[in-house]
Amino acid sequence: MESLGVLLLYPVNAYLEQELDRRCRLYRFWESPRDEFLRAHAGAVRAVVGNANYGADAALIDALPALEIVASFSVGIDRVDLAKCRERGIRVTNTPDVLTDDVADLAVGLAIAVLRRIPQADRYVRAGLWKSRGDYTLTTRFSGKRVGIIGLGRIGQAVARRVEAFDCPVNYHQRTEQKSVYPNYTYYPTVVELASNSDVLVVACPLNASTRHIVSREVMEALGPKGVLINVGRGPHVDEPEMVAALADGRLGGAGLDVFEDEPNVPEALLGMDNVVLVPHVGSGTYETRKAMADLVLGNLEAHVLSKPLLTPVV
Ligand code: A2R
Repeated sequence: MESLGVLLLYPVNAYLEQELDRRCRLYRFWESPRDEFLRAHAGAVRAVVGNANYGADAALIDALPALEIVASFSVGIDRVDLAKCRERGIRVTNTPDVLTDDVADLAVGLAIAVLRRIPQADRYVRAGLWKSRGDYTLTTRFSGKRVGIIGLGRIGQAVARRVEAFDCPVNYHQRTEQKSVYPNYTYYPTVVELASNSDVLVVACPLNASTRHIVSREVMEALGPKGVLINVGRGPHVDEPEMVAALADGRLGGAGLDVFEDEPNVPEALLGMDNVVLVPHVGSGTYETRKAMADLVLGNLEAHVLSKPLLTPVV
């Protein structure tokens, strides 16, 4: 791979960067002004590596005449202009499967954290309030709650398997009902119906034009004042201003959020709310998974260079 010019868009992972540097001709996009870089090196870039937040948009793809492959360090490829890649014959890969367990673990962790108020209880102890004020307030049980999943794919199924162990009935919505595969899960043809029949709503579908703001005001109101929204998909799946208003008014009970519409900017109002648990897009953020994701990116680039079948092709 020594001759492969790879443009890394963002320092996504130290091990990946080190291996790209060792095995390829690596360009770090953040090290020089964009125009200056493109003037000097655009023709040498054959591969782009980005992640969930830094992808190859139409402008970047147009600026790279020798681009052959975009290898994303993420399962979601909503930041990659897939139509443009298809048009130019540019291959696209992602990192599915290897992050499924971690993202599902986090979804369940967030649901429990919101209902049992784990971060708030932790702050209570740290602030010395246990001693001065006495026992902490009662919280709400997670076991047995009806869990609705938007997108029963790899991550959605992993969430379902986990919550089954908590005796939670599983509901789901996606474009296709899978009655024969999941006879014990209840399908709802609309997200509003799913939310009306769930206590916890988990977003686990890809982001595209049809899923942007799939969690609308109407959906949040259907979930209701005791309902909890868990987003481990993408920020724009949820109408964020509507969510903030619904949480503030008590029309939505709580939220556990790993993703936001304009990362790393989080709506100021959420920071003061006691019914939300906020984490900084860390769904796949374990040593184990990030290493596996990096190896998958490297494996895809290597397969491409050797003209072998790509390991996880999207385009
Ligand atoms: O709709 P279907 O039957 O193709 O099911 C897929 C579902 N899905 C949708 N659900 C509701 N409305 C839609 N317009 C829609 N489009 C797709 O999402 C499928 O069950 C699920 C996606 O599953 P996988 O492709 O296996 O993706 P994975 O690995 O679970 O990751 C899901 C997303 C990523 O794209 C990232 O944005 C995020 O989770 O981390």
